[in-house]
Amino acid sequence: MPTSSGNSAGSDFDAVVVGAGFAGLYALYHLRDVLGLSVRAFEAGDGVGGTWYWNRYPGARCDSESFIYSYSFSDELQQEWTWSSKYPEQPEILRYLDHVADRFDLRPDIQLSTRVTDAVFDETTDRWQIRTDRGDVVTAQFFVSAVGCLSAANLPPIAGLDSFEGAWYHTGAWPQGGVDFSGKRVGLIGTGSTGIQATPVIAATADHLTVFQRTPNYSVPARNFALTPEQWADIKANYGEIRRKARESWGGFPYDRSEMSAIEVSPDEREATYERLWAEEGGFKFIYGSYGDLLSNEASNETAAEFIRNKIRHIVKDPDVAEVLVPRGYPYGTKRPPIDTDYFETFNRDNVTLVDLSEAPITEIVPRGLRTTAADYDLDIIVFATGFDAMTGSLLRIDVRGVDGQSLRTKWEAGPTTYLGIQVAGFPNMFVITGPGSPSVLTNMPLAIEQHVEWIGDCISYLGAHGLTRVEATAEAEDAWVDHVHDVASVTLFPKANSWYLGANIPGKKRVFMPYVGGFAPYRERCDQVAANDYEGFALSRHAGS
Ligand code: N01
Repeated sequence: MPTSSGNSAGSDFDAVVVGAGFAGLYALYHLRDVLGLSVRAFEAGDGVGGTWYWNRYPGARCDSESFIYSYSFSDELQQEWTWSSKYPEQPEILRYLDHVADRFDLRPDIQLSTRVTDAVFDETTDRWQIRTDRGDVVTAQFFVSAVGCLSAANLPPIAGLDSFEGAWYHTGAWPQGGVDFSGKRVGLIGTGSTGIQATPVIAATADHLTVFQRTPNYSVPARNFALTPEQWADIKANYGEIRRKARESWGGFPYDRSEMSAIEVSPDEREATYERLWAEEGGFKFIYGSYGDLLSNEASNETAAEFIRNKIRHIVKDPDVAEVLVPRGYPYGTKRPPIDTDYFETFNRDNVTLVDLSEAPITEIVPRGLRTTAADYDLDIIVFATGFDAMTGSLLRIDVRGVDGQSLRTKWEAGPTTYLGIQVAGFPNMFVITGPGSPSVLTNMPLAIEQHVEWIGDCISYLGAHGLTRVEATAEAEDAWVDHVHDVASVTLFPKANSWYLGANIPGKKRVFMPYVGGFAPYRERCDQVAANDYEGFALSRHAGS
C-alpha cells in the first residue's frame, strides 16, 4: 500500500520515475497529484524534456502535428498553449515541456543531472532499491521506467575516431550552445529522420556538406506552415473530437484513412490521392491517411514507393545523384518514414555532395576526415546522425535486477520480452512506459504515453484498494504476448527492412521486431480488458509483513 503522500523528501518513496521527458513528467504528475503518492523522478539531463532536451541538432522539429503531439490530460493546458506552426522546432517543444513542469509544479520532485545506475528488487519488502551516479540510494514500491524509446545514442564503432583532428557530434547529444558550421567542411553520416531534417539546415550555413548515405530513404515533404489564430480557434474548439479520433485510430493520428486497398482503386484515382497528400497535406498523412494496406500488401506498398521514387527523380536535377537517393529493396514505411523540408532539393546545391556508402563503405576515420573504400574526404566537423539503440538500450543502461537477482540484460539477451509492453515477468512492481511489445514508436508518442501512465495509475490504485503490495506479469502471459506481438508483425511488411524496429542498426543486437503493430485502438482495448478482468495475466499478492 502507498504509505505517504505527495512529498518526495527523504529516501523512501511510493514510486521512483526514471526520466523527465514526455513520459516522466506525466508519470510524476499522475502518480503524485492524481493518486497522491510520494514520487521522486531522476533525470540525467540538466533540464527536463528528455528527447527534446538532448536532440538540439539543426533542423530538429517534430514530425507529428503540434496539436496532437502534445498532452491531452489537461484541457486547461491544451486550451492555454498555442503552437506557432504545424511542426514546431525543438526549442518550442522544450519550452512547452518546461511550461508543463512549471504549471504542474513538478520540479521539486525531479532530481536533475542524475543518472539511475542500478535498480534491485528486494523480495523481503516487495520494494525496489535504486542507486544513482550521484550516490543516492532510495527505495520505492514501484519502479517506473520513463527512459524513452530513442535515448541511447548509437555511435557506430568506426575505427580512428580518436585520431580525428576536427570536431564531432552525435545529433542525440547536441551541444547546448549549438555548433557554428560557417566556413566548415561538414560530413554527415546517416539519412534517417534526423539526418534528413539536419541536411538542408547544415547545408545552408556550411562551406561544404558531404552526406554519407548507407541506405536511401523514402521521405515525404512536411508542408509545414504557421498556424493562424483562426486555425487555432478551430483546433481548440474541436480538441475533444481530435483526441477521440486519434485514440480510436491505428496509429494515434486523427486522420481519415480509406480502408480500401491501394490496388483496388484505379491508377488515376490513386495517383491523384498520392499527389494531393504529397503536394497539399504532407507529413504522415501520406502513409496514415491514404490506403489501409500499404504496410501489409507488397503490391499496394509498391504503388506508394514508386510514386516517391519518381518524385525524387523529378526533384533532383543530376540523374546519377537522384538514382543514389532512390530507395529500393525494402518497402515504404517499414523503416520509420521520415518527413522533410527541402531534403531532396538540397542535393541540387553546389556545396552538397552525396556519398553512396552502399558502393564504398566507411573504413575508418583519419585525422583529416573520413575514409571509404573508394576515397578520402577532408572534413572539419563530423555529424553522426546514426540513431539509437532503440527501445531497449536506454533501459538496459541501468543494471536492473528482479526476483532472485535476475538481470534484465540477461533476460533480454535474445530480445525483449514483456506482457503488454508494460511489465516483465520476474520484475514485480516495475512498469515500463511505452516498452517493447507496445505500440509506442509506431504511434503518436504522447498519446501512447498517456495511455500507459493512466493504465499504470489504475493498476496501482487497484492494488491499494485491495490491500495488495505486488503486481507481476506471469511467465505464461508474457510468453503469449510475445508470441502475439511476433505473429501480428509477421503478417506485415515491417520485417522486410533492416530497421531499428528490429534492432538491425546495432551490430550484434538480436533481431526481434520490438513494437506492437496491432494498432493503438485494439491495443488500448486489450489493456482495458486486462484491467477489467482483475489484471488477468498478472500475479497480484500482499506482502506478509504489510
Ligand atoms: O536514426 P535512424 P535517426 N555507417 O536509426 C545510418 C525518431 N525521430 O536519429 O539505414 C553509416 O533512423 C543508418 O543507415 P541504415 C524517429 O522515430 C523523431 O535518424 O542503417 N551509416 C541511417 O541512415 C526516427 O526513426 C523525430 O543503413 C550508418 C542513420 O544512420 C528515430 O528517431 C525526428 C551507420 C540512422 O537512422 C531515429 O532517427 C528525428 C554506419 N555505421 C528522429 N550506422 C521527430 O520528429 C547507422 N547509419 C519526433
